[in-house]
Amino acid sequence: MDAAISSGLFQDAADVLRRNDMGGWTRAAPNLYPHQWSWDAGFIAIGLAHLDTHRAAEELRGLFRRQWRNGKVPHIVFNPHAPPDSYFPGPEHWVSAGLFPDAPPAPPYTSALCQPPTHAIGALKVFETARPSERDAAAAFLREMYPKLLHWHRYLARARDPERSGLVTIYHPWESGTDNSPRWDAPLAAVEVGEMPPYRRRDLGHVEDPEERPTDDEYARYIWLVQEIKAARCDELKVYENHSFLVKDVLFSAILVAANEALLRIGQIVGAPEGEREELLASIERGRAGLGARRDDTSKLCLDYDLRAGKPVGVRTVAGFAPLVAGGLGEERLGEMMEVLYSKDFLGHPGLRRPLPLSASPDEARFHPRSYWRGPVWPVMAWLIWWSLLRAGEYKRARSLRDAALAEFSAGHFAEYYEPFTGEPLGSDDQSWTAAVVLDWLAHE
Ligand code: 9WN
Repeated sequence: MDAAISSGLFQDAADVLRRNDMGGWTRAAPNLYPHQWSWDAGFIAIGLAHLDTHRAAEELRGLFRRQWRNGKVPHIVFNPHAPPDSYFPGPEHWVSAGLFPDAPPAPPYTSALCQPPTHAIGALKVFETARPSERDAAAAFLREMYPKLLHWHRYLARARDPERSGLVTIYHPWESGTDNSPRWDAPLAAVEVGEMPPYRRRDLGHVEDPEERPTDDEYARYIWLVQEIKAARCDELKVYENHSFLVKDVLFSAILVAANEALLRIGQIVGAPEGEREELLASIERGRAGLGARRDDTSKLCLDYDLRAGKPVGVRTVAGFAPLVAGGLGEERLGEMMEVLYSKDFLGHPGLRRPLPLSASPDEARFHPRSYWRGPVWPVMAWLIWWSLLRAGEYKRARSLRDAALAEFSAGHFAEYYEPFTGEPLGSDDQSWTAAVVLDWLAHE
């Protein structure tokens, strides 16, 4: 990329993060998402690391101040100053502190769900990017974060994987981060919605075309699942026994493996005890083995597993590359993953504007190029695949992906997602994590 263009783009991306800075934490997007989201914060810290080490550290520190007593990091920390009806379901819907014994004191209130653990990856990046004069402060930040991150990863390993399968169980599509992905259609269709107080969606007011967002029927199930979790007072054992949606999410699990690797490195830097190092190594191994067991013979992708239905979820989406994200693949499985990644289902599709990973394969029945997680390209997913290619030693492929991503995402105001065949920016503008991954790509010349 031309140096002047790249420096202009760097400034524009930095400006998005500055405008979305709410004083020590970053809103996910200006209108649609006025609060702090958990896995967004991990990506945002990666972007901020290139601007300001201290501020990047604050992003994660602030989020972890709302960590629950059982180790869970909530999927949303609600901005107490956001207008009361700006997002649904807002803090009044969760009232987490009064209802759930493990929730931290409020305000600020939090949701009771969680999202993929990008945080250790972000924390390590903050340390690695720090200038020599900031190294001591960055190491102190790691010392402060290490026990909190370990507590979080242990919560996921224990409460969300009582079977010790190496795979994390999610209670809600919102926990996956890929909310409306066709991965959740079958498990969600099986959820029976009961009596609920009336509610009004806010998300539709922020996008022009309702086709870009989930349907009302899906939304009713989302809200019902929240009701069920509230009724169980978020008691993990109760939720695990009775909940209507229990799915082993392979992408979430793979991000946990990559995050455990980052935590292992953080543990080395801060001098963590040998026993913890072994525990993390065992989690990484168990995670990779769990993902290995979910390989689908036909598509060669890795599939989620619906615990309620007792069967895999046979849908081809970007989550199928979970083993690549988890890393440590042998030559054969890596080769197979590359074949599928560059096949017509993903980067090799002849109609694509640029070779970037689609959120779902165009051959899926409910593929839609404009609809939420059903086809469009997500910058953070492109970043995750790029980063995984780098870690797998696939440098040439990583480079082409980064070049395609920068060319595509430099048009449109750092959109939330992009139409794969035309490159049209969709969803929210000025999405913080889009700006953050662009900063990281630009810094990686
Ligand atoms: C629900 C903030 C979040 C992302 C998710 C994305 C979307 C929320 C929504 O926005 O989810 O959590 O209202 O649709 O799917 O990945 O963290 O950017």
